[in-house]
Amino acid sequence: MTTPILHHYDTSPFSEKVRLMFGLKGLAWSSVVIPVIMPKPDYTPLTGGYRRTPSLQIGADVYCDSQVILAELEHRFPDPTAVRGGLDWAINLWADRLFFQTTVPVIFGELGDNVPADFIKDREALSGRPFDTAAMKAAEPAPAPDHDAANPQQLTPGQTVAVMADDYGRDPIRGTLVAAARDRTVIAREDPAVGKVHVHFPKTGYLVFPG
Ligand SMILES: N[C@@H](CCC(=O)N[C@@H](CS)C(=O)NCC(=O)O)C(=O)O
Repeated sequence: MTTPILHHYDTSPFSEKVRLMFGLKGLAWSSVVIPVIMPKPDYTPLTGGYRRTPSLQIGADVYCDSQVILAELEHRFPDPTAVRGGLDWAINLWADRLFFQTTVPVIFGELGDNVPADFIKDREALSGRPFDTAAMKAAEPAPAPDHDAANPQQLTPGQTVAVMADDYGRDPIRGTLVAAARDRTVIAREDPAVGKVHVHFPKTGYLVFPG
């Protein structure tokens, strides 16, 4: 059988999935390291213009996207099983999309000024959005829910409050009221270890005290 050729680069997490798959199945494979940013003149003719990483070549077949790569490897090399149906694919898709997107600002916010300018320019072109590592680092709380001005305690945003569980673990959590919303209480806190955060508690099971 023709040896699979992975077109990839070291720091690509989607490529790492495929490299792990090779390891799990004990497969021999060949490696072609491709550029991290455009242009990729030796790569895009193979894929028809697909620039993302990785792709897998087996003979005259080129598989673009780790989803179809894993499916093809599972199909061609079923033993030992690495990916079963259903839940495995659901988790795979969740990790590729939601989880991956969540990790990007965490990693690149941490790298900050060490991210090369040409990489930033490339990823802005790729996503069509600003790739602002300073903004990634300074994560802001999400927009607060609507404050319920008719809340029974007449609490108002900006006042200092303490929130505590009404059963156990009754340590008061102090902060500035952001919103006494219909379903939750939101307070703002600032701590040198974590920066500025909004902390959310459900209404049920938690007491709120002014001051
Ligand atoms: N859904 C694709 C996502 C691939 C992806 O986003 N790869 C990143 C690298 S890990 C990428 O293509 N970055 C731009 C590039 O390499 O040019 C897959 O599962 O393979």
